[in-house]
Amino acid sequence: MASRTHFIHKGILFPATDIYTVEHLTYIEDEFQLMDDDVVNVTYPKSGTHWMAEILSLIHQDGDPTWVRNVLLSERVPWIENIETKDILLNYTPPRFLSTHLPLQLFPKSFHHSKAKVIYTVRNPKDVLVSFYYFIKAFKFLKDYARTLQEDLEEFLSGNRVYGSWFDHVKGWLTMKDKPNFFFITYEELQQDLWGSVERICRFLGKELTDQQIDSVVENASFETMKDNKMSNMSQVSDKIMDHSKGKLMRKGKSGTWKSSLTVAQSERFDRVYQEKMRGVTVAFPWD
Ligand code: PPS
Repeated sequence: MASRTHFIHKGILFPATDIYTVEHLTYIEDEFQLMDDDVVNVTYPKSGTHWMAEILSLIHQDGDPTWVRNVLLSERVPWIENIETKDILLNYTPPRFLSTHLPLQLFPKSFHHSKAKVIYTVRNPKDVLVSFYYFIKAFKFLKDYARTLQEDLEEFLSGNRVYGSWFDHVKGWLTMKDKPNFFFITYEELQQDLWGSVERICRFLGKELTDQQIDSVVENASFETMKDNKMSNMSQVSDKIMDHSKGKLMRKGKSGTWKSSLTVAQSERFDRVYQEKMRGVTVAFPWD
Protein backbone atom coordinates (compact mmCIF):
# COMPACT_ATOMS: atom_id res chain seq x y z
CA MET A 1 0.00 0.00 0.00
CA ALA A 2 1.37 3.46 -0.86
CA SER A 3 1.84 5.75 2.12
CA ARG A 4 3.79 8.87 2.92
CA THR A 5 6.88 6.69 3.17
CA HIS A 6 6.37 4.97 -0.20
CA PHE A 7 5.07 5.53 -3.71
CA ILE A 8 3.98 3.12 -6.40
CA HIS A 9 5.43 3.20 -9.89
CA LYS A 10 3.87 0.82 -12.44
CA GLY A 11 2.67 -1.42 -9.64
CA ILE A 12 6.03 -1.52 -7.83
CA LEU A 13 6.58 0.04 -4.40
CA PHE A 14 9.52 2.44 -3.92
CA PRO A 15 10.61 4.32 -0.80
CA ALA A 16 9.53 7.97 -0.95
CA THR A 17 13.03 9.44 -0.63
CA ASP A 18 14.92 11.95 -2.76
CA ILE A 19 16.82 9.19 -4.53
CA TYR A 20 13.82 7.65 -6.31
CA THR A 21 11.54 9.62 -8.63
CA VAL A 22 8.99 8.53 -11.20
CA GLU A 23 10.75 10.77 -13.71
CA HIS A 24 14.10 9.08 -13.22
CA LEU A 25 12.62 5.57 -13.18
CA THR A 26 10.89 6.37 -16.46
CA TYR A 27 14.14 7.76 -17.92
CA ILE A 28 16.00 4.59 -16.89
CA GLU A 29 13.39 2.33 -18.44
CA ASP A 30 12.75 4.22 -21.66
CA GLU A 31 15.81 6.28 -22.48
CA PHE A 32 18.90 5.04 -20.66
CA GLN A 33 21.17 3.32 -23.17
CA LEU A 34 23.04 0.27 -22.03
CA MET A 35 26.32 -0.21 -23.86
CA ASP A 36 27.57 -3.53 -25.20
CA ASP A 37 30.45 -3.61 -22.71
CA ASP A 38 28.30 -2.79 -19.66
CA VAL A 39 28.05 -5.36 -16.88
CA VAL A 40 24.93 -5.07 -14.73
CA ASN A 41 24.73 -6.59 -11.26
CA VAL A 42 21.02 -7.38 -10.79
CA THR A 43 19.48 -8.58 -7.53
CA TYR A 44 16.38 -8.43 -5.42
CA PRO A 45 17.39 -6.41 -2.28
CA LYS A 46 19.43 -8.30 0.35
CA SER A 47 20.54 -11.00 -2.06
CA GLY A 48 24.25 -10.21 -2.22
CA THR A 49 24.33 -7.01 -4.31
CA HIS A 50 27.31 -5.50 -2.49
CA TRP A 51 29.17 -8.79 -2.53
CA MET A 52 28.79 -9.18 -6.28
CA ALA A 53 29.69 -5.50 -6.82
CA GLU A 54 32.92 -6.08 -4.87
CA ILE A 55 33.70 -9.26 -6.82
CA LEU A 56 33.14 -7.47 -10.14
CA SER A 57 35.27 -4.51 -9.05
CA LEU A 58 38.12 -6.82 -8.09
CA ILE A 59 37.86 -8.90 -11.28
CA HIS A 60 37.95 -5.69 -13.30
CA GLN A 61 41.17 -4.72 -11.48
CA ASP A 62 42.76 -8.18 -11.97
CA GLY A 63 42.52 -8.80 -8.21
CA ASP A 64 44.25 -5.53 -7.23
CA PRO A 65 42.33 -4.15 -4.18
CA THR A 66 43.40 -0.50 -4.64
CA TRP A 67 40.11 0.52 -6.33
CA VAL A 68 37.86 -1.17 -3.76
CA ARG A 69 39.86 0.31 -0.90
CA ASN A 70 39.72 3.86 -2.21
CA VAL A 71 36.48 4.41 -4.11
CA LEU A 72 32.97 4.00 -2.71
CA LEU A 73 31.18 0.93 -3.97
CA SER A 74 28.22 3.11 -4.94
CA GLU A 75 30.54 5.02 -7.30
CA ARG A 76 32.30 1.93 -8.68
CA VAL A 77 29.10 -0.01 -9.33
CA PRO A 78 26.32 2.64 -9.11
CA TRP A 79 22.62 1.79 -8.77
CA ILE A 80 21.00 2.94 -12.00
CA GLU A 81 17.61 3.66 -10.38
CA ASN A 82 19.16 6.08 -7.87
CA ILE A 83 18.84 9.59 -9.27
CA GLU A 84 21.86 10.77 -7.27
CA THR A 85 24.13 8.58 -9.36
CA LYS A 86 22.89 9.87 -12.74
CA ASP A 87 26.00 11.99 -13.21
CA ILE A 88 28.25 9.06 -12.34
CA LEU A 89 26.41 6.92 -14.92
CA LEU A 90 26.74 9.49 -17.64
CA ASN A 91 30.41 10.26 -16.94
CA TYR A 92 31.56 6.69 -16.30
CA THR A 93 34.53 5.64 -18.43
CA PRO A 94 33.61 2.28 -20.03
CA PRO A 95 33.43 -0.55 -19.32
CA ARG A 96 30.71 0.35 -16.84
CA PHE A 97 29.76 -1.78 -13.86
CA LEU A 98 26.22 -1.04 -12.74
CA SER A 99 23.86 -2.33 -10.07
CA THR A 100 20.11 -2.49 -9.88
CA HIS A 101 17.30 -4.04 -7.88
CA LEU A 102 14.78 -3.29 -10.65
CA PRO A 103 12.42 -6.01 -11.79
CA LEU A 104 12.83 -6.94 -15.46
CA GLN A 105 9.80 -4.92 -16.58
CA LEU A 106 11.37 -1.67 -15.29
CA PHE A 107 14.91 -2.44 -16.53
CA PRO A 108 16.24 -0.34 -19.44
CA LYS A 109 14.49 -1.40 -22.64
CA SER A 110 17.80 -0.87 -24.46
CA PHE A 111 19.01 -4.15 -22.87
CA HIS A 112 16.90 -6.13 -25.31
CA HIS A 113 18.92 -4.95 -28.29
CA SER A 114 22.36 -4.74 -26.67
CA LYS A 115 25.08 -7.17 -25.69
CA ALA A 116 25.31 -5.71 -22.18
CA LYS A 117 25.89 -8.51 -19.70
CA VAL A 118 23.60 -9.14 -16.74
CA ILE A 119 24.66 -11.11 -13.67
CA TYR A 120 21.59 -12.06 -11.64
CA THR A 121 22.23 -13.22 -8.07
CA VAL A 122 19.42 -14.97 -6.19
CA ARG A 123 19.40 -15.84 -2.49
CA ASN A 124 17.28 -18.11 -0.32
CA PRO A 125 14.21 -15.90 0.15
CA LYS A 126 13.97 -16.73 3.86
CA ASP A 127 17.44 -15.25 4.35
CA VAL A 128 16.43 -12.29 2.17
CA LEU A 129 13.41 -11.68 4.39
CA VAL A 130 15.43 -11.84 7.61
CA SER A 131 18.33 -9.79 6.25
CA PHE A 132 15.92 -7.06 5.14
CA TYR A 133 14.04 -7.14 8.44
CA TYR A 134 17.17 -6.34 10.45
CA PHE A 135 18.72 -3.94 7.93
CA ILE A 136 15.68 -1.73 7.50
CA LYS A 137 15.59 -0.89 11.20
CA ALA A 138 18.53 1.42 10.54
CA PHE A 139 16.70 3.53 7.95
CA LYS A 140 15.26 6.63 9.53
CA PHE A 141 12.98 7.49 6.61
CA LEU A 142 11.26 4.09 6.89
CA LYS A 143 10.62 4.30 10.62
CA ASP A 144 6.90 3.61 10.32
CA TYR A 145 7.44 0.63 8.08
CA ALA A 146 5.91 -2.76 9.11
CA ARG A 147 8.01 -3.64 12.10
CA THR A 148 7.37 -7.10 13.47
CA LEU A 149 8.91 -10.07 11.72
CA GLN A 150 5.42 -11.55 11.36
CA GLU A 151 4.25 -8.39 9.56
CA ASP A 152 7.35 -8.42 7.42
CA LEU A 153 6.78 -12.08 6.57
CA GLU A 154 3.21 -11.44 5.45
CA GLU A 155 4.32 -8.45 3.43
CA PHE A 156 7.06 -10.51 1.80
CA LEU A 157 4.68 -13.32 0.90
CA SER A 158 2.08 -10.92 -0.49
CA GLY A 159 4.72 -9.16 -2.59
CA ASN A 160 3.54 -5.78 -1.36
CA ARG A 161 6.99 -4.44 -0.56
CA VAL A 162 9.85 -2.33 -1.84
CA TYR A 163 10.92 -3.44 -5.35
CA GLY A 164 7.86 -5.69 -5.54
CA SER A 165 7.43 -9.38 -5.04
CA TRP A 166 10.53 -11.58 -4.67
CA PHE A 167 8.66 -14.30 -6.53
CA ASP A 168 7.80 -12.07 -9.50
CA HIS A 169 11.33 -10.59 -9.54
CA VAL A 170 12.97 -14.00 -9.73
CA LYS A 171 10.49 -15.48 -12.18
CA GLY A 172 10.71 -12.39 -14.38
CA TRP A 173 14.49 -12.33 -14.56
CA LEU A 174 14.77 -16.07 -15.05
CA THR A 175 12.93 -15.73 -18.35
CA MET A 176 16.30 -14.36 -19.56
CA LYS A 177 18.23 -17.48 -18.50
CA ASP A 178 18.89 -18.82 -21.99
CA LYS A 179 20.31 -15.56 -23.31
CA PRO A 180 24.08 -15.67 -23.83
CA ASN A 181 24.51 -12.30 -22.08
CA PHE A 182 22.69 -13.43 -18.93
CA PHE A 183 24.44 -15.20 -16.05
CA PHE A 184 22.56 -16.62 -13.12
CA ILE A 185 24.19 -17.48 -9.79
CA THR A 186 23.05 -17.89 -6.20
CA TYR A 187 24.37 -16.34 -2.98
CA GLU A 188 24.65 -19.91 -1.69
CA GLU A 189 26.99 -20.89 -4.56
CA LEU A 190 29.16 -17.90 -3.74
CA GLN A 191 29.23 -19.12 -0.15
CA GLN A 192 30.01 -22.72 -1.01
CA ASP A 193 32.72 -22.08 -3.57
CA LEU A 194 33.75 -18.47 -4.01
CA TRP A 195 36.91 -19.37 -5.96
CA GLY A 196 34.99 -21.52 -8.44
CA SER A 197 32.25 -18.90 -8.70
CA VAL A 198 34.78 -16.16 -9.49
CA GLU A 199 36.27 -18.42 -12.15
CA ARG A 200 32.82 -18.93 -13.71
CA ILE A 201 32.06 -15.20 -13.59
CA CYS A 202 35.40 -14.48 -15.28
CA ARG A 203 34.55 -16.97 -18.02
CA PHE A 204 31.19 -15.27 -18.56
CA LEU A 205 32.89 -11.86 -18.73
CA GLY A 206 35.60 -13.13 -21.08
CA LYS A 207 38.23 -12.14 -18.52
CA GLU A 208 41.32 -14.23 -17.87
CA LEU A 209 42.76 -14.07 -14.38
CA THR A 210 45.67 -16.07 -13.00
CA ASP A 211 45.14 -18.30 -9.97
CA GLN A 212 46.92 -15.70 -7.80
CA GLN A 213 44.64 -12.96 -9.09
CA ILE A 214 41.57 -15.07 -8.30
CA ASP A 215 43.02 -15.73 -4.83
CA SER A 216 43.18 -11.99 -4.32
CA VAL A 217 39.58 -11.48 -5.51
CA VAL A 218 38.45 -14.15 -3.04
CA GLU A 219 40.44 -12.71 -0.16
CA ASN A 220 39.35 -9.12 -0.74
CA ALA A 221 35.69 -9.99 -1.35
CA SER A 222 35.46 -12.12 1.79
CA PHE A 223 32.95 -11.11 4.44
CA GLU A 224 35.77 -10.44 6.92
CA THR A 225 37.59 -8.08 4.57
CA MET A 226 34.48 -6.34 3.25
CA LYS A 227 33.00 -5.69 6.68
CA ASP A 228 36.07 -3.60 7.55
CA ASN A 229 36.24 -1.82 4.20
CA LYS A 230 34.51 1.51 4.72
CA MET A 231 34.26 1.95 0.94
CA SER A 232 32.03 -1.15 0.72
CA ASN A 233 30.21 -1.63 4.04
CA MET A 234 27.82 1.38 3.89
CA SER A 235 29.34 2.90 7.03
CA GLN A 236 29.79 6.13 5.03
CA VAL A 237 26.04 6.57 4.51
CA SER A 238 25.04 9.81 6.24
CA ASP A 239 23.71 9.62 9.80
CA LYS A 240 20.73 11.63 8.54
CA ILE A 241 19.65 8.61 6.49
CA MET A 242 20.93 5.69 8.50
CA ASP A 243 21.17 5.08 12.23
CA HIS A 244 24.27 2.89 12.20
CA SER A 245 23.65 1.74 15.76
CA LYS A 246 20.36 0.08 14.70
CA GLY A 247 21.46 -2.03 11.76
CA LYS A 248 24.24 -2.62 9.29
CA LEU A 249 24.79 -4.02 5.83
CA MET A 250 27.43 -6.55 6.84
CA ARG A 251 25.33 -8.35 9.45
CA LYS A 252 26.00 -12.12 9.42
CA GLY A 253 27.02 -12.90 5.84
CA LYS A 254 25.91 -16.53 6.09
CA SER A 255 23.33 -18.82 4.53
CA GLY A 256 20.52 -20.22 6.65
CA THR A 257 20.51 -17.60 9.41
CA TRP A 258 16.70 -17.45 8.96
CA LYS A 259 16.59 -20.59 11.11
CA SER A 260 17.31 -18.61 14.26
CA SER A 261 14.71 -15.94 13.43
CA LEU A 262 11.66 -17.67 11.94
CA THR A 263 9.50 -19.98 14.05
CA VAL A 264 8.60 -23.42 12.71
CA ALA A 265 5.08 -22.15 11.99
CA GLN A 266 6.41 -19.12 10.10
CA SER A 267 8.78 -21.28 8.11
CA GLU A 268 6.01 -23.73 7.20
CA ARG A 269 3.72 -20.91 6.14
CA PHE A 270 6.55 -19.53 4.00
CA ASP A 271 7.07 -22.96 2.41
CA ARG A 272 3.41 -23.32 1.50
CA VAL A 273 3.29 -19.95 -0.27
CA TYR A 274 6.68 -20.60 -1.87
CA GLN A 275 5.51 -23.93 -3.35
CA GLU A 276 2.40 -22.31 -4.71
CA LYS A 277 4.10 -19.24 -6.20
CA MET A 278 7.10 -21.09 -7.62
CA ARG A 279 5.06 -23.87 -9.19
CA GLY A 280 6.22 -24.42 -12.76
CA VAL A 281 9.71 -22.93 -12.18
CA THR A 282 12.13 -25.56 -13.43
CA VAL A 283 15.35 -24.04 -12.07
CA ALA A 284 16.72 -26.01 -9.08
CA PHE A 285 17.79 -23.68 -6.27
CA PRO A 286 20.21 -24.82 -3.54
CA TRP A 287 17.50 -24.34 -0.88
CA ASP A 288 14.80 -26.39 -2.64
S1 PPS B 1 21.23 -4.34 -0.35
O1 PPS B 1 21.10 -3.34 0.75
O2 PPS B 1 19.90 -4.77 -0.83
O3 PPS B 1 22.06 -3.88 -1.45
O4 PPS B 1 21.92 -5.60 0.37
P1 PPS B 1 22.76 -6.74 -0.37
O5 PPS B 1 24.13 -6.28 -0.59
O6 PPS B 1 21.99 -7.25 -1.55
O7 PPS B 1 22.72 -7.91 0.71
C1 PPS B 1 23.24 -7.76 2.02
C2 PPS B 1 23.51 -9.15 2.56
O8 PPS B 1 24.68 -9.68 1.90
C3 PPS B 1 25.64 -10.03 2.90
N1 PPS B 1 27.00 -9.85 2.37
C4 PPS B 1 27.90 -10.85 2.31
N2 PPS B 1 27.82 -12.16 2.62
C5 PPS B 1 28.94 -12.91 2.49
N3 PPS B 1 30.12 -12.42 2.05
C6 PPS B 1 30.25 -11.11 1.73
N4 PPS B 1 31.43 -10.65 1.32
C7 PPS B 1 29.11 -10.27 1.85
N5 PPS B 1 28.88 -8.95 1.62
C8 PPS B 1 27.58 -8.71 1.95
C9 PPS B 1 25.34 -9.09 4.05
O9 PPS B 1 25.93 -9.54 5.25
C10 PPS B 1 23.82 -9.16 4.05
O10 PPS B 1 23.32 -10.41 4.54
P2 PPS B 1 22.93 -10.66 6.08
O11 PPS B 1 22.25 -12.01 6.08
O12 PPS B 1 22.03 -9.57 6.51
O13 PPS B 1 24.22 -10.68 6.85
